[in-house]
Amino acid sequence: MSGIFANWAGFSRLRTIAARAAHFVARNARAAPADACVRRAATVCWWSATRTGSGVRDQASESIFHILDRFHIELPSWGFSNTGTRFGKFLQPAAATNLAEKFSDAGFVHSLTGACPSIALHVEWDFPNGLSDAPEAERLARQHGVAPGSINPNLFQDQIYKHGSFGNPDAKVREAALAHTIESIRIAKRLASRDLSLWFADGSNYPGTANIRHRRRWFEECLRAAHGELGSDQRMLVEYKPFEPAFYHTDIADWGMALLMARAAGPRAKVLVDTGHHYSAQNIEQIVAWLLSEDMLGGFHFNDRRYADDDLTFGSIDPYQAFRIFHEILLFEFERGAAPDIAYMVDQSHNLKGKIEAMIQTVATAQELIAKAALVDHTALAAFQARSELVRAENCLKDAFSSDPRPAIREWRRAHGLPEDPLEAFRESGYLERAARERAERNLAGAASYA
Ligand SMILES: [Mn+2]
Repeated sequence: MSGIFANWAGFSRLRTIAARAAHFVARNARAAPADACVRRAATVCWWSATRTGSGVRDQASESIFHILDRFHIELPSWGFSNTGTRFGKFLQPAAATNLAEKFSDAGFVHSLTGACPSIALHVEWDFPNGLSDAPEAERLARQHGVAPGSINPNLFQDQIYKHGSFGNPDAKVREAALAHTIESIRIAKRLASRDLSLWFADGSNYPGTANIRHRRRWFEECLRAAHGELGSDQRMLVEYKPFEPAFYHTDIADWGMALLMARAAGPRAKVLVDTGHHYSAQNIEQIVAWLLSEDMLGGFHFNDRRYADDDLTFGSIDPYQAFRIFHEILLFEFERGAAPDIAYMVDQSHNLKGKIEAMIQTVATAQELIAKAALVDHTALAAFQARSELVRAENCLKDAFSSDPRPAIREWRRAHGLPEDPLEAFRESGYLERAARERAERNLAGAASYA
């Protein structure tokens, strides 16, 4: 592992130089936009050039290098341990059994992908002793080359939260929830983590059992109080979800409610979009576009869904939707001339797929989809939209989505001293077998029936 890290560190300077060069090229391209046809022809030329191995890199490749250089995805600590469905767990012998192993797994994924420099931490599961566990997390971060990322309080597992946390009618429970949130903010400060990431299970199962407006007010009071504890460089991310575990009403059920809550909390509160937290057929990219235009999009939890909050691999069910989300972000960036400040995070717990393997697949998929989005010709698109040339406008997206960015992504990995195929490199590394040998006993000891 240390060898890979040394290699990675050695290429970081090269990466900076490449990023600056790419930025320069992109800026000039924006200053003097080429005719759409010329640019499309250039794209085709580049793919031919790559295939013939002439080493010529043109606009398409530069766009992909530019986006990959700055596209980082945070991995969730809980995605490496044995979690399950509500019906049970299928235990994996190599799953992480403690914080050190979670850091190790996340660090290994980062060493193979070069795209995951931080790990999201969950206070209840990763800091059982609260703030006093923070120095150990700091030490592990240094050891494994992956920084502590967003800090996630747990406001749903304790018995006191049976009827809610910030929305609980009992003021004592609301106080306890707020105290836990403030403790989480202290942990974040100690670890120099910027984002406090909040998801609430609060809601009710039956009509008439909860006062929806009172609960909203209690939520706002608690969020405002928590916001007051944030450091000047910290943010609060408010996540929404339409249903589950509550099946009649959820206190923060959609992006509009999350937006109002974030605004009520204070200026450093933003909305977090979990791609799995929407009703079927909801237009997520429109939500993204609206939040961008309000400067209220703080971050993402990536995963995919077919029915509900299925926690499937990002892009596995509907890659075009993920592409369209990235497109709205990059279009916004093109129009504004600066990238929005968005935390990209994975929120997936795999019960069947190998956990590390699934994370690497997720990261590679996200890179492919944002690379495709980076190939959309924004100048041409704007012209087609202005003239209502519908098919041409739509094809700007379809052409980019149909392109294959994988050769350029492999080239980007080579240029950064990373394995061209991180999944294959993982399988050949022996990491999984070693982890299984070391952890199997602890994993099996942790097996328990669901009921
Ligand atoms: Mn989430």
